[in-house]
Amino acid sequence: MAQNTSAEPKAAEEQKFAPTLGAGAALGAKDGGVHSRASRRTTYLALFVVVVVVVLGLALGLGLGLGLKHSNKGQPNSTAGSPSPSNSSSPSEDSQASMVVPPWRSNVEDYTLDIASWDFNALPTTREYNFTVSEIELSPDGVFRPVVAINGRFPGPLIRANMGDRLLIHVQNNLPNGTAFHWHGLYQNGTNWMDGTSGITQCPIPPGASFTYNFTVENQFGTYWYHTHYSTTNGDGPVGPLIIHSPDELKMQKYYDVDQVVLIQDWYHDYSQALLPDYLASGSENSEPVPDNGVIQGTNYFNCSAVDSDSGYVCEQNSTRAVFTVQHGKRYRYRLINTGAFATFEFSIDNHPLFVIEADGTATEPLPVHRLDIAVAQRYSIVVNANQSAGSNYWMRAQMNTFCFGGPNPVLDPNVRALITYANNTDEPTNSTDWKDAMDVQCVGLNSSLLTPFFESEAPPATTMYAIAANFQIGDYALDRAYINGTSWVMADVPTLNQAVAGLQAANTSFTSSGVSSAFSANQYIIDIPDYAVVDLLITNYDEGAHPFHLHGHTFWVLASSPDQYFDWSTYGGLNKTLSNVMRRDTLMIDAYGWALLRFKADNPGLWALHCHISWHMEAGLLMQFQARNDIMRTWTIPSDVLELCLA
Ligand SMILES: *[C@@H]1O[C@H](CO)[C@@H](O)[C@H](O)[C@H]1NC(C)=O
Ligand SMILES: *[C@@H]1O[C@H](CO)[C@@H](O)[C@H](O)[C@H]1NC(C)=O
Ligand SMILES: *[C@@H]1O[C@H](CO)[C@@H](O)[C@H](O)[C@H]1NC(C)=O
Ligand SMILES: *[C@@H]1O[C@H](CO)[C@@H](O)[C@H](O)[C@H]1NC(C)=O
Ligand SMILES: *[C@@H]1O[C@H](CO)[C@@H](O)[C@H](O)[C@H]1NC(C)=O
Ligand SMILES: *[C@@H]1O[C@H](CO)[C@@H](O)[C@H](O)[C@H]1NC(C)=O
Ligand SMILES: *[C@@H]1O[C@H](CO)[C@@H](O)[C@H](O)[C@H]1NC(C)=O
Ligand SMILES: *[C@@H]1O[C@H](CO)[C@@H](O)[C@H](O)[C@H]1NC(C)=O
Ligand SMILES: *[C@@H]1O[C@H](CO)[C@@H](O)[C@H](O)[C@H]1NC(C)=O
Ligand SMILES: *[C@@H]1O[C@H](CO)[C@@H](O)[C@H](O)[C@H]1NC(C)=O
Ligand SMILES: *[C@@H]1O[C@H](CO)[C@@H](O)[C@H](O)[C@H]1NC(C)=O
Ligand SMILES: *[C@@H]1O[C@H](CO)[C@@H](O)[C@H](O)[C@H]1NC(C)=O
Ligand SMILES: [Cu+2]
Repeated sequence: MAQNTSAEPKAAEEQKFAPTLGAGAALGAKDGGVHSRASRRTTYLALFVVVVVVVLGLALGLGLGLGLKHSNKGQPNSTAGSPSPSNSSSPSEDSQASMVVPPWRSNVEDYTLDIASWDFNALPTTREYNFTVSEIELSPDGVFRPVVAINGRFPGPLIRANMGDRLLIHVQNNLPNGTAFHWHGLYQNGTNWMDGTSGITQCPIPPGASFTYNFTVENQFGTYWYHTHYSTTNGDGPVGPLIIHSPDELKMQKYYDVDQVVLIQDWYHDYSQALLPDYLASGSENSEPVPDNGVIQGTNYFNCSAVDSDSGYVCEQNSTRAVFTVQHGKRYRYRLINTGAFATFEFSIDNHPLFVIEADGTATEPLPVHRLDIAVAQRYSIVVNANQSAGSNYWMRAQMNTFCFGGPNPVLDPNVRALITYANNTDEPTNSTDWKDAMDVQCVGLNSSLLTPFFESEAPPATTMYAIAANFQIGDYALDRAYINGTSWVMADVPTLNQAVAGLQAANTSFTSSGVSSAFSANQYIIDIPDYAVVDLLITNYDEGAHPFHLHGHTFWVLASSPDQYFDWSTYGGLNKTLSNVMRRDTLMIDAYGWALLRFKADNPGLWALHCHISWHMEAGLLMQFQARNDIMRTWTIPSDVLELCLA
C-alpha cells in the first residue's frame, strides 16, 4: 500500500502517446473505486427523512438543498416558469449565439497558457496583479445571484509566473465584509503572513481597505490556485488559477502541444452566507447545502423551468456550456482544478482516454484513466490526444458524485458538461459515447498510490509521529460541529501567527511546549512541532463522509491510506524508513471511516492550517494548525501592513 504501482503507468506509457492510439485502447488503471468503503448512501434515506422532518417540524421552509428554496432577494419577477418558447432552450440550438461569452466571464482563451511565447528560462522577475474584489449580480448559469468577482469577472484572472519570481497582488476590498486571499499549495517559505488565512496568518482585509500580497515562489512549480480564506466566501466566486512554470516543465512538454486550465466547481444559486446559518443551526445534523449546479470555466446550462416561478430567483434562459476547440492530431494538457466548495467530480471525456501527468503540483508518470475523481481543491493535469473524427463534437463530463451529498437537490443535474469540438461549433454531439466504466457508488478520491512522481524524491524516516482523529458530534444546544481531537475550530480574532511570534519573542515557554499547545484559546488545536522534525501524521476519519484534507505550506507524502477504521500499528515500523518516490501532494481525500498516513518535513516556519476543504466543514470547525520552526519564528518581525489589518 505504501508503494506505488508503477508497473501499470509504465507499461501503458509505451503505447499511450503513440499517434495511432485509439479511443478504445485497453486501459488497466482505474480510479479509486478499488476500495470498498462504507457508503454514505446507506444513511442517505434516513438522513433525508430526518432533515425533512426537522425542516417541516420547525416550519422553517429554508433552503437546505432540498428544493424548499426561497430567496429574500426581493426580486419578484422570474422568467423561470415561463421561458419564451421562441428562445433557445438548449445551448446547441443556436450555435452562433452560444459562442458569445459575456464580458464578465473568464473563458477558455483567458486560461490558455501559450507555450510558444512564454520564456521558461527567464531570469526571476516581479509580476504584478491588481485584484479589485466586489459583489455583483451575475448569472453564470442563467440564475442571477450576488457573486464575489475579481475585477468584475468570474472566475478570476489567471496568475502566471516562473519559479523564483516575486508576485505582487494588490487587493482592493470593495466588499461589505472582510476578505483574505490564500495561494493554495504555495509554500510561502519565510512569508507565512502572506498565506492569506484569516485568523491564522492575518486579520481579514477590512471593507474598503487594500492590501498587497508580496511573496516569491520557490522550489515548486505546477498547477495551483487561489481563493478567499474567510468563512465560506470562496464558494461565491473569488477563485482562479495560479500556474508556476519552470525549466523542468520542458521535460513534460513531450507529452502535449497545447496547455489550458479547466476550472470545475459546484455552484449554488444562493450566497454562501445565506446558506450557512441553516447548516450550522441547532438540530441540523451536518446536512450540507447541496449544490444547485456545477460549472466548467464558470458556465453551464441550467434549465430555468427547474426553479419555481414563485421562488424569487431570476433565471434567464440563455446559459451555455463551455466550449473547448481542439485540432485533430494535437495533444492537449488540461490542468483541471476543482475550485468548488463541496462536490467531488468524476471527470471524463467521451471517446478520449485521459493520461494523468500531474496532481497538486507534483508531476507524475502518465497514468491512463477513463474517469478521474477530483475532490475539492485538488488539481490534476491530464493529457488528451485529439485523435477522433475531425468535424465531430464530444462531451467533456464532470459528473458530480452525489454519494458525497447528504440528500438530493431536485434542481441539480449532476451531469455537468462542456463541449469538445473539432469543428469549432456548438452543435450537440451525435457520436459521443460515455465510457462504460462504472461510476463510483461511494464518495471517494483517486487512490494516490496509483501515481508515481515524474521527478523523484526521497521521504526520510520520521522523527515524530502524531495521530489525530476527525469527527462530527452533536453538542450543547443540538449544535452539530466538527472536531479534531475534541477541538472544534473557530476563527481567532488575533491571528495565531501574531500570537505565536509575540509569545516566542517574550520567551513565553507555553509556546515551545512541543506537542499539543496550551498557549492558545481552547478552540485552537495547535501542535507545536520540534525544529527540523520529519512528521508522520495519521489522520483517522470517524465520520460517515469522506473529507478532502489540505495542509497549508507543504506537500506531504501519502505513505498509506485505507477505508478501514483502524490503523494497524504493527505495520508502522515497516513504514518508518526512507521511502523512495512516494506520491506527494497537498490535498487528499480521506475515506469515510478510513485513515491516511502522511509524512512531511516541518522545515517551513509558521502557523499552517490543516483542514477539510469543504467550506461548510471548515466553518463547522474541521481545522487544526501546526506551528513549526520556532527557532526562525522568534526572529521574525511581521510586516507592519499585515499587523495593521487587525487595527480596523
Ligand atoms: C422585472 O420586472 C420589471 C417590471 O416588470 C422590469 O422592469 C425588470 O426589468 C424585470 N427584471 C428582470 C431581471 O427581469
Ligand atoms: C427543461 O425542463 C422542462 C420541464 O421539465 C422540460 O420540459 C424541457 O424539455 C427541459 N428543457 C431541456 C432543454 O432540457
Ligand atoms: C494596478 O493599478 C495601479 C493603480 O491603479 C496601476 O498603476 C498599475 O498599472 C496596475 N497594475 C496592473 C498590473 O494592472
Ligand atoms: C457580511 O456582513 C453582513 C452584515 O454584517 C452579514 O450579514 C454577512 O453574513 C456577512 N457576509 C460575510 C461573507 O461575511
Ligand atoms: C516586497 O517584499 C520585498 C522583500 O521584503 C521588499 O523588498 C519589497 O519592497 C516589497 N514590495 C512591495 C511593493 O511592498
Ligand atoms: C428571448 O426572446 C425574446 C423575444 O424574441 C427576446 O426579446 C429576448 O432577448 C430573448 N432572450 C434571450 C435570453 O435570448
Ligand atoms: C444572459 O442574459 C442576461 C440578461 O440579459 C445577461 O446579463 C447575461 O450576460 C446573459 N448571459 C449570457 C451567457 O449570455
Ligand atoms: C473558432 O471560431 C471563431 C469564430 O467563430 C474564431 O474567432 C476562433 O478563432 C475559432 N477558434 C479556433 C480555435 O479555431
Ligand atoms: C462514430 O464513432 C465511431 C467510434 O469512435 C467511429 O468509428 C465512427 O467513424 C464515428 N462516426 C462518425 C460519423 O463520426
Ligand atoms: C523512526 O525510526 C527512527 C530510526 O530510524 C527513529 O529514530 C525514530 O524515532 C522513528 N520515528 C518514530 C516516529 O517512531
Ligand atoms: C488525538 O486523540 C487520540 C485519541 O483519539 C490520541 O491517541 C492522540 O494521541 C491524540 N493526538 C495528539 C496529538 O495528542
Ligand atoms: C524553507 O526554508 C528553510 C530555510 O529557512 C529551508 O531549510 C527549507 O528547506 C525550506 N522549505 C521548503 C519547503 O522550501
Ligand atoms: Cu469535510
